Amino acid sequence: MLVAVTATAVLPAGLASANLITNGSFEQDAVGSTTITGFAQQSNIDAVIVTPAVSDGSQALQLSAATTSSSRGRYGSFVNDFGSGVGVDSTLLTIGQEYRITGDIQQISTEGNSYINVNQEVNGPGGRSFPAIAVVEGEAGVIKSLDETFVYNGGRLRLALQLDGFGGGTGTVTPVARFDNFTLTVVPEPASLALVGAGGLALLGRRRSA
Ligand SMILES: [Ca+2]
Repeated sequence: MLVAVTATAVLPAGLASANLITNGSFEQDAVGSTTITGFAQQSNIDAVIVTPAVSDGSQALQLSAATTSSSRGRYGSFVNDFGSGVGVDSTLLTIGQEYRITGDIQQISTEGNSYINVNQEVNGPGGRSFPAIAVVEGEAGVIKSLDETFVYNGGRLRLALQLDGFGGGTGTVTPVARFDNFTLTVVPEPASLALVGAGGLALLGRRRSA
């Protein structure tokens, strides 16, 4: 027990892999809720908290966008825009710090297209732009994962969960996709990482021998 306590005590503050994304696993709102804590709706796609989870906990976010031929092309996203007061407070982010962002997408339907998009604002000579840090495209029936590291540059950071019903042709299209387990964590410095590894091994050893 003494080993475990000591290992925990020497961990640098803030290095406990705190998730900076509010409600990233979609467990904070009741099943059936259409108001999603920490995320803002950007257009008229339908969002609801469903069970079971895709990859973490017991719930996931489901986006759907049923359309008919007359209105085909419905498109939208749920955005965790860290610079706009939704989701993570950008003052929690440190310029020049490396972060890791993860999350999962499971497209349910064979119709439509779904994406996880992560963008970071850049203010360059040509003006403001939002180049992609990472894009993960959904694939019917498969759980695909986002796992990307980047250095925060001080600009707006945007996590967008997107779904569209574009597909050409006529008739009804009913794209559905689910999202789960989004995390944004500080990437430890190499020296600290070794420390965490040693501490973690010590903890693991104690648990196994207990
Ligand atoms: Ca979840």
